[in-house]
Amino acid sequence: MGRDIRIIGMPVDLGQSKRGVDMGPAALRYAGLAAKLEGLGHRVCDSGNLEVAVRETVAAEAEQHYLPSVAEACRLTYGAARRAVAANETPLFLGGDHSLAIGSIGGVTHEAPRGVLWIDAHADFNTPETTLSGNIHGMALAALLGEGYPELTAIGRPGPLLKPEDVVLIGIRDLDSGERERLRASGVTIYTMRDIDERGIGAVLREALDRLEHHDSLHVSLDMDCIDPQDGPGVGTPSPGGLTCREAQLAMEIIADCGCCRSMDIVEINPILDRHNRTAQLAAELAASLFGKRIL
Ligand code: EXY
Ligand code: MN
Ligand code: MN
Ligand code: MN
Repeated sequence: MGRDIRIIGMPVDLGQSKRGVDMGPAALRYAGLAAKLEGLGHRVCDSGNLEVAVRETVAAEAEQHYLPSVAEACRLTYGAARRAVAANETPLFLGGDHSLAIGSIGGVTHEAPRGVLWIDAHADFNTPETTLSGNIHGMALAALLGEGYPELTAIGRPGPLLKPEDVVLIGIRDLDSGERERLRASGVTIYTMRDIDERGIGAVLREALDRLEHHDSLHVSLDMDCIDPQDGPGVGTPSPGGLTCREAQLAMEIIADCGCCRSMDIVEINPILDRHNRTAQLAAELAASLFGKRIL
């Protein structure tokens, strides 16, 4: 039966350094995201885009890697997420870079915890001390777990916004040295591309859902660089050897079958680096699969 889906654009690009990801929400709209979801019987309301500073207007923040403006974007996103959940809607956040997840996941867990499936080539687990790039999108998960810039670890409410046992990473294949040891010790469940190669995406997803069965609500944070760059070239941090379209589709359908997904991010789509909007089109298809589309 249809649900009330709230589309919320958050075109933040300040968490990374390549231009274009701020056009991710438009690319997803051009890919017909809302129509695909309405075609499945859902009621879709598109709130447009939340405000975020344009890079040129905050040049003075560059040496801080735009921390003040990224924190403000996360605060706005947190509020929108919290309101959508309070209205019993399913918020669908369109990025923008992955730093928005600090706000989206923070807001959807304001009233009650959720399990998080973080599907990504990267762990986004750097801190200011371990980062090699300084880019805040590579620190988003660490911030949610209470590590990193104080401006980012207190968005919306005091204390860590997630517990490690509530997080499962899927598709990991590109880690910085400073992330590896901390990740192993963190308590977060991690399925690398090696696990997927050896066991298959189906077995990995089923086990991932088992790990999160103590939650009746899940959030899917889909970073489109989880996809192999041959199938999804339009991302700012591509990493070879990713998920095929079919593996990603199967992952979405298995999550949908559990009936617990209550919110989603789609992030890191960069139309300037894409080919004929194909990465956004794939992302829209994946969202449709997550919200009920089936082949037969
Ligand atoms: N680990 C690298 C960094 O911290 O800069 C790359 C991070 C990419 C982050 C994208 C959102 O997944
Ligand atoms: Mn990411
Ligand atoms: Mn990534
Ligand atoms: Mn720096």
